[in-house]
Amino acid sequence: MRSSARTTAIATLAAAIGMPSLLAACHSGAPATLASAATGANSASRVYVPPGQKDEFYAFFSGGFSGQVSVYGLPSGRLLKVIPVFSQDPQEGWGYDEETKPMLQTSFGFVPWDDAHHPELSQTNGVPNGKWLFINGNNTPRIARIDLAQFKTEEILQIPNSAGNHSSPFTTPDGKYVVAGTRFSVPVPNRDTAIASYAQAFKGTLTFVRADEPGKMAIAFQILVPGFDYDLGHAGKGVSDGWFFFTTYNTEQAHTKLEVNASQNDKDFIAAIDYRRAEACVAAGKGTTMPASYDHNVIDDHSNTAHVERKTSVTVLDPSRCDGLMYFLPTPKSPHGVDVDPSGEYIVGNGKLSAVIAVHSFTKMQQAIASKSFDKVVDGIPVLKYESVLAGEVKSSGLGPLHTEFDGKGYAYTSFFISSEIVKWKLGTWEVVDRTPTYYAIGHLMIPGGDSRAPFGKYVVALNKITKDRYLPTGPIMDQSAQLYDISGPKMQLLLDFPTIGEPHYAQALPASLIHSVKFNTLTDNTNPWAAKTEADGGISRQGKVVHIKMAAIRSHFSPDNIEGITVGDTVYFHLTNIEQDWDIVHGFAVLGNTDAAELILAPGETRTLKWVPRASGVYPFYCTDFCSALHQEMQGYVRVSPAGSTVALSATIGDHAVGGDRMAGMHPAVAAGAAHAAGGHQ
Ligand code: K7E
Ligand code: CUA
Repeated sequence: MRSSARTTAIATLAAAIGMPSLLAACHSGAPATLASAATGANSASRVYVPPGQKDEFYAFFSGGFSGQVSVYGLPSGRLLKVIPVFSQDPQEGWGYDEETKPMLQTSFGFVPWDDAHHPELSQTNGVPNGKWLFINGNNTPRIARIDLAQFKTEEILQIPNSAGNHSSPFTTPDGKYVVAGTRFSVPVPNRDTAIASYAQAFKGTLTFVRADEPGKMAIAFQILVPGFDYDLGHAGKGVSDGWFFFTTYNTEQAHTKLEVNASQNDKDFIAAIDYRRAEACVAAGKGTTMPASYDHNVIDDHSNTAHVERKTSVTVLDPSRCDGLMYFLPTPKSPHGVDVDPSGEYIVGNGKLSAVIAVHSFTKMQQAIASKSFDKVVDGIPVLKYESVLAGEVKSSGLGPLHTEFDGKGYAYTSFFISSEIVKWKLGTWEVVDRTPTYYAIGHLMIPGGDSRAPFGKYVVALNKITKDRYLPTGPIMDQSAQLYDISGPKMQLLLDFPTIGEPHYAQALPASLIHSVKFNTLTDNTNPWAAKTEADGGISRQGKVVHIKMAAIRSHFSPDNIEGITVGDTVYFHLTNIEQDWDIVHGFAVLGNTDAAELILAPGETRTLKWVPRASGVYPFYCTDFCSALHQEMQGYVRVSPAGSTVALSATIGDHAVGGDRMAGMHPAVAAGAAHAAGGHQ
């Protein structure tokens, strides 16, 4: 193919299925009017959640290049919360305060950002259980676990020998593993290598991560696979339980101009992995231990402090040493999503340059393996014959299929990026029964529980790349958006548009009733060594050029509230504890001119630490950033900073009482010795 091969191919496909000017049409404003006419008062009442009432579903949207997760109510489309995950977040101080900074540590150093694509709810027996949400970091390969009792990121595991953690973190139905397949193949282990030696020297890895115990995510094994791009994955379920499926593209093994050079093959592959076989081979000692360097970061619930554990090795399994581990299913054409229907029988390949959706049969796959119905063998991995695994093709169904979800009633819904639509089709007969436009350029779509064994159904959400013409223009960057469709009847019906934060690659949703408790930590549970559990617990201590200030926050003051004796050249740590025990009282903390962190925001009972390096002498106010009470504006204090070498004594004012130096015994043991402290009345 020539340089414009893909565009030409798309145009040819468009003509073939009677959709002229598709590329233009999907971004034009014309259909919007039609859509407006199709919705109306009836739709409004179906998304209306009266004030004081709650949404039926919680939906978790990936933030794409925002690196975070946002939580929306459905059907209202109301944004409830942004959960910081991979990116520093000033609103919560995430990745800025001393307690959470370690969460963003990697073997590359501190990485304050990522590109998050796939939220994945934890499952029991193939159904979301409301415990945790996993999400991938695509750019610096990582998987995060968010605790849904607190809507808080508690654990991040880095993935070594990976370079673009895109096919991740899809779960097995029993919740034992989440996976991480590398989008970009690289030398394994990564080392100085000529890029032109790609086909010989570059490898992919498919990583299985134990994920069934909080705080203990760990790589069970990595399967070393040919140097393709591993795009997406899904576990088998029901009849196909124990298998995992990954899409590949660039089976051409091109390393330049992939747009053309990786679009040559008529079919790429879905890789089918028998992961119980992998477990058996590893147990039989067929894996090898490879040196690797990657971080496992966990927040301790009681001290609210993250710790980094550097890991140094990983178990790698070569398929050539493990018969029956892996097969390739030919699939047209640069497939993107691979989706398994609720029964587990059908494996849907969404060939993004294809006009048909190829659906494979797990039963036929088993038969083809048994009868050795192989086309060829690639790098020792049998390629099954397309015809012998194919269940059916969904034809004339649109252009650019990306992702498919299921309603649990025998229907599948596929997103088509190029023709910008959702197509509903019937499992088994492969007939298209409905189609509806999206505005515009849909990526993933999402049905609550739509990739599980028992979809909750009711709605499908389109996650769109462009919002042109749907909102007031906000500048040259066209933001992304979501659209909600009712799927309870035979025809999809557009109910609602709502904007999203970042590119909402994918989302998952579950009934609100499955989110059980909202946890908060009591002060007695707080094991942070810097916690000030009472106002009188506050204090100040110096260790050379480092000054620690232990401070309690309570309506509506800090204790201590005036600090003197800091000098230019000092590094100051403010350790703040919110000693409130009413679950909804939050305090914040910020200090003038701080170049080292954002604010702190403190849940009741919680301790957080802000680093501050004053650069010039003067008096610096600090204040509470959260409007916590009628006297919130009075919740303030001062730090006096003197020139280097000043003899101003270190002092802090604590409440109404003068307190002596012995109170420093309450300080962290590491700094108690030699600490100076003075106090006087205030208020
Ligand atoms: Cu299709 Cu990263 Cu899942 Cu976006 S990916 S669309
Ligand atoms: Cu505490 Cu405002």
